[in-house]
Amino acid sequence: MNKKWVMPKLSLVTLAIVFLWIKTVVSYFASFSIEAENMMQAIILFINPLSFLLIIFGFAFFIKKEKTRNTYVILTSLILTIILFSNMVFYRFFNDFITVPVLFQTSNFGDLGGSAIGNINWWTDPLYFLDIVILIVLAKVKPSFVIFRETTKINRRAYFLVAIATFFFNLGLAETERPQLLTRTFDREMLVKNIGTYNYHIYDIYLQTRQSAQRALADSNDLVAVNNYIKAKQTDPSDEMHGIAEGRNVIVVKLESTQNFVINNEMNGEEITPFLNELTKDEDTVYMDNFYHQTEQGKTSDSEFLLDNSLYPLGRGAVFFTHSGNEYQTLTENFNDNGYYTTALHANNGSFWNRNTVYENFGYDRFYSLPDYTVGEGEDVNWGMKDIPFLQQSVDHMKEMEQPFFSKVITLTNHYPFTLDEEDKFIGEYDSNSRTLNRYFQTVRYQDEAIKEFFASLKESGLYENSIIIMYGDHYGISENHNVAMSKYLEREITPFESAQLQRVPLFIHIPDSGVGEVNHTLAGQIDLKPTIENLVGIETGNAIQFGQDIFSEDNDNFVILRDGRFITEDIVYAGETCWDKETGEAIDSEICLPYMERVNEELAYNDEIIYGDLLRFYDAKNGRLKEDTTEPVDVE
Ligand code: GP9
Ligand code: MN
Repeated sequence: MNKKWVMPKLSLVTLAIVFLWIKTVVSYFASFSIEAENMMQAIILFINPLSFLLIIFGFAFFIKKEKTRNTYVILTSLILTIILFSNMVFYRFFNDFITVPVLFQTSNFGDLGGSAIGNINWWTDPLYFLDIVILIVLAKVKPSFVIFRETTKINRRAYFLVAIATFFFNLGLAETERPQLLTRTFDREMLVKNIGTYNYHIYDIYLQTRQSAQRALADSNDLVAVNNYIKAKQTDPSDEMHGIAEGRNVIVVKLESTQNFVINNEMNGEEITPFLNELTKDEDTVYMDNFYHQTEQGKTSDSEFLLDNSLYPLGRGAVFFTHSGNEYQTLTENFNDNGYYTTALHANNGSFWNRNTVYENFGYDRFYSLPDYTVGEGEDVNWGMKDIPFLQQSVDHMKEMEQPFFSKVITLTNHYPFTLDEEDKFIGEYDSNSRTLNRYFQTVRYQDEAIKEFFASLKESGLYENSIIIMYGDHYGISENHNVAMSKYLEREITPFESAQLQRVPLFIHIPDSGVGEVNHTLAGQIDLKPTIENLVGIETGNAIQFGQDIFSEDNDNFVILRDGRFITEDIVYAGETCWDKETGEAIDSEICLPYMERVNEELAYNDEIIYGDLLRFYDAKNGRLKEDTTEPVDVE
């Protein structure tokens, strides 16, 4: 056989591919907590980086000059390693993969950068770059076992045929393993698991392009199906709770990174949230213990988006950045229309999460941001102003506001990396392999103290009696990267079922002198905040296009969809691509989850259509009709 017909086994290209292939597969297990549940998944995981690597490195075969070819191989290796490495660091912090829109959230980079660098392991991480050094040395030294010569046309063809076949083989296996792979694009873990991290990025770029075009192509007809769906699931709000806080100031406190598992719980025999625990027994407080966050990559800003719009945030990127200029029908605007003075208070730069722009669009009369606060000596920790002085000064601002007002107050101290000054540590650290979890209890405890003082200041200011205070956790503080420590603390294994249950965040609705206090187990999510608040203060939701329901409604459908496609009903939980029995926590036949999955896909798809198409610009929520055509109600098919 002519030697030229044989693929060179040890060309620099082959070596680069093998190195990156091994490295990527190792990273799946070592850095991303991607696991194979069966043999098929293990095979898919093993082969999924290959097709992309074969193709991208294959271009080297078209380069005639040896030096340029080597440079191409080394540079490609370097760039791919940087992409892989960035994803690893991002994953350690967010338990998620990078998407294109995340790269454009530049005004957040200052604060996030610090958190990201904290996630680099300076001892072992440089090993990920070792192969690049080896490739450079080989290209320089040119040892005899490495082949540097050019490839023939026929070899190139054979090579690309193999590469493309590998790609389709991978896709075929993935589609069999995960039938809805390319429709459930919001489940990034599943995408990466099946098509590999590099193909995932290509697919993400494709999604980005497609979604950018969606606004231009949208028209008012797109609203018909969306609105029909929404009308069909609409429920009547509760009569009993209607207008119970009418005319009062509405104070919504967004509790940073606060998960529900800390409530009525102890750490080393000490209460973590003594004040909030008291509230769970208070006669004027409704405490919801089955309330889920529904945020994704936009974290805090997603929770704010949910509050104001009763729409889901996006599966990719932060809607505060990607669709800040859309037409929305917000809770804030509804308050404005009903004579409230509307404000947001948060002691951080106004540009973080693009809040300046978004708040203006959402209709807030005033945003009190960092320049509106005096951060005294020792009042600064971690990401910014400490919650205690922040909340105190926020009450001072409220005293000056026209009443009734609607104020959204955003705390910050209980934020990763959960650091505190010594004098603010009211309890000790936990003892586990996660320093993050160990410290978390302390910052939650500090936040609890801040809330206690906030209530006291409100009482002192005279605002308390005529206000309603709603407090909710924005998203998880402890990601799945800390499962070992969490399982030590909770004394049970953290299965995907448990992880889903850990997405519960506390919701407190405190209405002074109302006597409506109870622990309420209704299944609900942040998407339900808007209609619930509107009903409590007795303002009309009208014909708003929204997915939430009043939590207290008798017809509540008790169904919660998380933004990554997990869902919770009264009996089952769908998580980790498995159906779980809620009572036993055991995996059950996945057939049981199937019909719900369809509803989840449908609801999230309608939601995304609204946002990507900017559909609300065609709709008049006041009369429920299309804007251009004032004669036809939108729900007429
Ligand atoms: C920043 C604060 C934290 O202003 O709201 O944002 P997060 O990182 O939690 O999304
Ligand atoms: Mn947050």
